[in-house]
Amino acid sequence: MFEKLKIYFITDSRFGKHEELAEKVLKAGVRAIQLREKSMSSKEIYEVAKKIRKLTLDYDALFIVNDRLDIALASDADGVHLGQEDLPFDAARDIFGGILGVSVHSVEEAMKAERYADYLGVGPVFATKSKEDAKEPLGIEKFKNIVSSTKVPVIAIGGINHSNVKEVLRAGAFGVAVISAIAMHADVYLAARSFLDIIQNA
Ligand code: TZP
Ligand code: MG
Repeated sequence: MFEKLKIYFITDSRFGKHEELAEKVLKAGVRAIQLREKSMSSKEIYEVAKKIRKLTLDYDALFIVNDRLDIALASDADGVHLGQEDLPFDAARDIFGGILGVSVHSVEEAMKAERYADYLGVGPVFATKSKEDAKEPLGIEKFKNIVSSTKVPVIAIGGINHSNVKEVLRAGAFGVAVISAIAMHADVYLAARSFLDIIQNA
């Protein structure tokens, strides 16, 4: 299961329709998709979630919903990804047996989340324009400190691209979560393909 999270694509409706972006990266070989949607109504998110659930099942890929445990449950997603301001991860763990990912930005947050989380999303590692309220980039050294503080697999996020992905993996990331380096690329399929090539050869 976790192997699929080595390259974890996050859909973003600023760069295209969620389901179209998802289908392109699934065709390229990506096997984990997160639906991240900050603007649509719950009903709309649910409709999109059902489409991505179907696509991910067709490709034997993981489907994880950002922020919303209700949508994850209703769409039969494999997991939910929660930030520090979302439904608290201990409360989510009580009622959800699927994959639970938690965003952390410090060793302290990692220590609190690791008893509950199946993976930790750590970042932003580098500067990013994809998250409006992004915290200060950690940089590689702080990122390494967080990785070495926990036994839970760490997924690096924030400003990960084809040029820095190897550095992040060398720093101890289990996998990488990516929005813009794939979604903003002129050829989304090829951008996803070449991430897979780099990661497979790392
Ligand atoms: N959380 C921390 S950074 C980030 C999120 C959702 C955005 C990542 O997007 P990009 O375009 O890969 O930097
Ligand atoms: Mg969130």
